[in-house]
Amino acid sequence: ELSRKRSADPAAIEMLNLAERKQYETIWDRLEKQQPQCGYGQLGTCCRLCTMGPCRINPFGEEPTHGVCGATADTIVARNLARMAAVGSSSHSDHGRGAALLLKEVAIGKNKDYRITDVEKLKAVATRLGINTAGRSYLEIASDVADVAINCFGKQDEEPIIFLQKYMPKKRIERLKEIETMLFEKTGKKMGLLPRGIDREAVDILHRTHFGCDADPLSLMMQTVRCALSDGWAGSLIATEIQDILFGTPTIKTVKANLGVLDAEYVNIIIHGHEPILSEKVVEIALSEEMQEAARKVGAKGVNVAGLCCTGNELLMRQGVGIAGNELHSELAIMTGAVEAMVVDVQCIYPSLAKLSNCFHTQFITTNEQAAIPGAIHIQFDEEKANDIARKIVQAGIDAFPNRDKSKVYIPSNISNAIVGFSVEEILKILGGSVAPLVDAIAKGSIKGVAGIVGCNNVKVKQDLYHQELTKELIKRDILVIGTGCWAIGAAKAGLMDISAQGLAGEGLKAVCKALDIPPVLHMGSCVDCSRMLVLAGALAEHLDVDISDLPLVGSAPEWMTEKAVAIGTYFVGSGVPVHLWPAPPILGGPEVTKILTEGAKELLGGYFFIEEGPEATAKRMEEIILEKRTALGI
Ligand code: BF8
Repeated sequence: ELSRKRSADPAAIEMLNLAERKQYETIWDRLEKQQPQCGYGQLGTCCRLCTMGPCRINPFGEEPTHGVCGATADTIVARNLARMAAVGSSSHSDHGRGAALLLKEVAIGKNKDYRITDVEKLKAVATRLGINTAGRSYLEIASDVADVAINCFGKQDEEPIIFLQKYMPKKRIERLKEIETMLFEKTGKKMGLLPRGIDREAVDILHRTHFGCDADPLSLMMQTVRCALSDGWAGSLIATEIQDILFGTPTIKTVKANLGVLDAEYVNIIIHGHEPILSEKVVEIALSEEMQEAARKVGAKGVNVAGLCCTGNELLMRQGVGIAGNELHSELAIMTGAVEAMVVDVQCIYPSLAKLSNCFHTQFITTNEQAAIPGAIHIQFDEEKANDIARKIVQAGIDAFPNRDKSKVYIPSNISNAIVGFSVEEILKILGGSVAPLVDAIAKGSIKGVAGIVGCNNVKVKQDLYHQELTKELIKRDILVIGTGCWAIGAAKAGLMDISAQGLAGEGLKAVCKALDIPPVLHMGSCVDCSRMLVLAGALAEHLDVDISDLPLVGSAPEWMTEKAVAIGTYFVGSGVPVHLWPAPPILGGPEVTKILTEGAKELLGGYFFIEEGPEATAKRMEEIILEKRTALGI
């Protein structure tokens, strides 16, 4: 039946059946209404950058072969992709900026609603950044850390961003410098790869893709890599590091995953979006005795908070809050009829949620000036009044409880256990303080290599199927799987982060996981926490004194859809990691761009993109890449 074609998740299948019966429109229905989707758009050869267009290039080599201005298919494809990466990088990095600015306010005593939770992490970050910690108060240190982070966004000199300088392994920095020099010598064109400022690299792309600027595919792609690197090694990294300082570095814990985390007897508040600055506060206030009591007064047993998407990942990693689902679950969660409030901030929030909430008593609450949605209730969030506003938000959920229509309530019982919280700090702790045991296991071959899987759900791919099957295929081949984002939620829902998943791993990986008492699939956090994977890769490379591109590491985003995923994929490529993508990105209409990203990048950067359809074929290719790297390392 239709629902089974749309999702591999039994809870989603049940809810999709319900949607069909009740005639609730879903994202899957809207995809159908969009068919056939524009072929030019899919190939990337449609240009809307000036009003002489829109222009389209014939993919079969016939006229029109150029845009009105003379742009070729490759120029158009490269400019479009660069803009995608700039938007993705901006989204992650703006998130990081918010964390840095809040840390500063807390450090100087201007914000009293937040505090520094992890002083040990603060000192570790400060030390890494070269900030003096001896004999200073933690607030003084925090103020300096915040200053260094804030400076990464807006500095105007030509030096690489400080966070990148201090976190990226020296060998990789050298390699990027060498490529810059080599490209200049070979082409006479300046093409920089080391990011100078986070904001600057995105603005640079906006400028160079303006009408009549950069038309050179290679130059455009190199700037795309530079901008993406400013995300991975600065914007996202700043978000991760400072959120750890403010809210605590994740530790290993067991959480519940899937729609079964909703409880019909409680006021259910779902937090959806990305920034823990909002979601941490809502959880703190919702779980306070005052709010639990308020919920009891309206006839509920209390307030139950669950997460969705990446803010859900932030909460499960740090607070052990249950996760209701990944991106394609957002409409389905509301359809349970048991959600009193869905509270959102920024990114990955369908505008459709407002209309759908109107079919129920659900309060769909937007909070952020960057994400206002028609039809939603807007409660403006303000960090300086965080406690009061969070109280107002939670109260709005509690007030909605008496309006719940019990006849509409249907919560699928599906729920899985997941062991989560694998920050780099926690991984090192399990390993006894250094990456050496992991390196040994890789050298011996009990673990062949490490695959990082990231990214979204994409309604064009059967929900979670690729995530689940690819993960299983990899662990079966003794490849340790780590990852973030909606993939991680998919893996958690499928039970792949439960200790019992050891049984699905190959003999070598299974033995290592048993010895360490961990699952073979590790949840490393939200999308900005892809930076944790970079830091781990950097630690492995430095331990072996090799470049990241020499390591048996490979990445995949098998159900990706957002521009943020373009930035993530590109910074892994720029850091030396081969990255699989499915669905294909809109580049295939530009043969030169495709060649640069799949072949040229391999030679230059060591990292490159490859496109492959189907979990088994992908796992096979990923294993081959890992084996190729192992052979080159002589192991
Ligand atoms: O922040 S929530 S849909 S974009 S993976 Fe993808 Fe999911 Fe969005 Fe990354 Ni996270």
